Amino acid sequence: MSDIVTKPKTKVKLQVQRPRLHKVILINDDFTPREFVVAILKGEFRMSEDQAYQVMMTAHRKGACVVAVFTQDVAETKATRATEAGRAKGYPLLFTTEPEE
Ligand code: NFA
Repeated sequence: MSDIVTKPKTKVKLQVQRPRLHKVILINDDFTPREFVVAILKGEFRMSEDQAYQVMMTAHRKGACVVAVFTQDVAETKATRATEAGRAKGYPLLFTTEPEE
């Protein structure tokens, strides 16, 4: 009698999920000068003058505006750096992050 030995059939599911992206959000305040916000958006987020002005004005009018989306660590690093740049000048400028739906 020959015993047939079979290998267990294990199906390997390849995981190829993309990392969830996180939004960087600019929060309006009453004190940070408009030109300073525009300069930060251009410097930290590589925006053109026009893009930066539109994002700044949207936050100014609506209270907040999505600046861009990145992987979590890049979003958090940029939000922290941009917030720090305002703090260094004594401004309450705030950038936050949140996961994209
Ligand atoms: N509201 C600020 C002002 O009128 C400008 C501003 C816009 C600040 C967006 C922060 C974010 N000087």
